[in-house]
This record gives sequence, C-alpha cells and structure tokens, in this order.
Amino acid sequence: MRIVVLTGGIGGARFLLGVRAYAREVAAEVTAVVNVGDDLLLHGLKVCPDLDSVMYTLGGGADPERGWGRVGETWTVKSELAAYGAEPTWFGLGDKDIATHLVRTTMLNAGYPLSAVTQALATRWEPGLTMLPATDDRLETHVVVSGPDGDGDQGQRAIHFQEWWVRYRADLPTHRFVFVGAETAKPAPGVLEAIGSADVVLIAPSNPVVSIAPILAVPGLREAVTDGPAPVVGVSPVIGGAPVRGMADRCLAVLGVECSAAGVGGLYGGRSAGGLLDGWLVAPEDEGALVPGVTVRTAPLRMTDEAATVAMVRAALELV
Ligand code: GDP
Ligand code: FO1
Ligand code: CA
Repeated sequence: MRIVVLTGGIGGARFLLGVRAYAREVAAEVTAVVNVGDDLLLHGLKVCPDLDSVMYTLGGGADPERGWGRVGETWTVKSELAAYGAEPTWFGLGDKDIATHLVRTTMLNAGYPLSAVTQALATRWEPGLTMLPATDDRLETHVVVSGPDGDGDQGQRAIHFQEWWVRYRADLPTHRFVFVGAETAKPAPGVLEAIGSADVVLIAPSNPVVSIAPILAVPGLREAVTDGPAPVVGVSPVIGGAPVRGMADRCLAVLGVECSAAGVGGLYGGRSAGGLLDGWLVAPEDEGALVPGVTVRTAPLRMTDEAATVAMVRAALELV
C-alpha cells in the first residue's frame, strides 16, 4: 500500500507520526509532500520551517512544547546577532537548528536541488518515510496587509509570511495571501509519481490556508491529486470551531471562510464538484458537518499520543 500525505509543519508532523506507525503495521510506504511557502532566507541561510518540523519530529529531535526547532536548544548565536543589532530580531534561530541551515545552504549553493538536500539531511534523522518538498523552485507565501510601514504610509504592501505570522501574530488588516513564484514552480522530482501511484492521498490536519494551499498552488500538483487514481481524505485541523493550535482562524477569516470543520471541508470542496475531497474526517464535536458530495465521518481528532493518532489515521483510511 502507498500512502501520500500533503502536510505543513507541526500539525502535519504529529499526524505523520501516526501515519508512520500505521504504515509499519501494514508494511505501507509513505511519502510526505511538504509545504515550502514558509521558507525564508535569513542571515544568508535557507530556513525551511515545515520541512524541519517534519524532519525533527519524525527523527525524535523536535522540541515538543514549541513544536518547531530542536529540543534542548541553546540561543548563543541569536543573542550575539542581537548584540550586533542584526535584523530581524523577531525571528530567532537556535544554535543546533543553525547547523541544519548551514548544511542545507551549502548544498543549495553547490547546486543541489532542495529535494536532494532534504534527502541528504534525512539520512541523519531517518524519518522512516520519504520527505519531498512540494517544489524545488522558490515558492514563498507573502501576505498583503495595510497599516503603518514605518514611514507612516497606510497603503497596502506585501510582507513575507513569517513577518506576518511571527512578528505581527497575524494581527494586521490583511487582504490576501500570494504564493510568490507559484506560477512557474514545478513539482519536485517524485511528487507527481508518488501521487499518481498512491492508493490513498491524505490531507493532514494542517493549516489549510498557509500550509496546504501553497502545496496545491504548484501547477500540476492539484490536478495530479484531483485527476489521480487515489481516493483523497482530509482530516480537520479545526475542532469545535477553533484550531487546536496556531492561527488558522485568522487565516480563514482573510478568505471569508468560517472557522469550522464544515468551513474547512467546504474550502477544500468535494472532488465531484471540482474540489479535492472524497472523504472528510471531523471530530465528534463537529458531528453533522456537511460538505456537499463528500463522505463525512467523525473520530476523536486530538493527537495526544501516537496511539490516538494511529486511530485517527485508521479512521481516515476506513472512510474510503
Ligand atoms: P505549521 O505549519 O507548523 O503551522 O503546522 P501545520 O500547518 O501542519 O498544522 C497546524 C494545524 O494543526 C493547526 O491549524 C492546528 O489546528 C492543527 N492541529 C494541531 N494539533 C492538532 C490535533 O491534535 N488535532 C487536530 N485535528 N489538529 C491539530
Ligand atoms: N516561530 C516563532 O514564533 N518565533 C520564532 O522566532 C521562530 C523561529 C523559527 C526558526 C526556525 C523554524 O524552523 C521555525 C521557527 N518558528 C518561529 C516557527 C515558524 O516560523 C512558524 O510556526 C511556521 O512557519 C508556521 O508554520
Ligand atoms: Ca507552516
């Protein structure tokens, strides 16, 4: 059996722990197609937050409380940069994490594509599944906001997703998201092949707006899923009208989509109506959520431990 998972960072990484455990039971192969829209260049280093969240989580090196970065992290470089007044000060790289970015950046500068670099980094972490960036090309989520830009200008401007998310905590008048570079991006090697030979495609309970949408914005990728042979099942990141963590509510508000399991299901849409989903798994709290043309079932959706997450994965797979 072949399972493909479209995923962002923390929520998707935790879900993948359950997918991997399930896959080991039934000898399935798992490919994770990971969002790169959050990626940024910082102090000359290429940082890939969602790829790293997945890699560290599956490799047992993630900080469980923060959800991003390394466990047992230290911050010497960050405080040294601050002593120089080096900007930005609102985004901190940990010392251990920096080693990942150094290796990645060196390989990228030597001409290796991100997918090859990701594979090389994974030989250390042994994630137990194939991690593929959605694309090797530059695809960055930017956010069109209005508000003071420091010069007192109140007009609209686009800022990098990380500045919106981390610096402003998504708390600015926000008009839309732009996936810069998406038009000319190509799926990374192996992505279309994995989707085309999958027995099932799972949409992780990741942020639909800034984790899953940028993956689907890569030309050809959405079509590979919607026109492919595999049934597609999504798992709701929203339980009882609120995201389990993070700011998906603010992201959905920008699109005018209700923050509910039905709202996110409707945003993905039913495959029969040009959308994505054959099945949509929601929490028992959201029983009765309807998505036209989609089979909706309930199961406990809190990823409190691996066993609970495996049960979620099983419920998702039983849906189709
Ligand atoms: P990010 O890229 O690091 O923001 O992580 P993702 O996009 O992969 O996942 C973020 C989403 O995970 C949020 O919208 C959360 O609501 C969701 N999430 C986190 N923990 C859980 C959980 O235990 N259950 C469910 N259903 N969703 C969760
Ligand atoms: N999130 C923060 O809130 N503050 C940070 O300083 C920060 C640094 C950081 C460094 C590396 C990394 O991989 C992730 C980091 N994150 C930080 C998390 C990350 O920016 C966001 O949570 C995700 O991109 C949203 O998916
Ligand atoms: Ca993300």
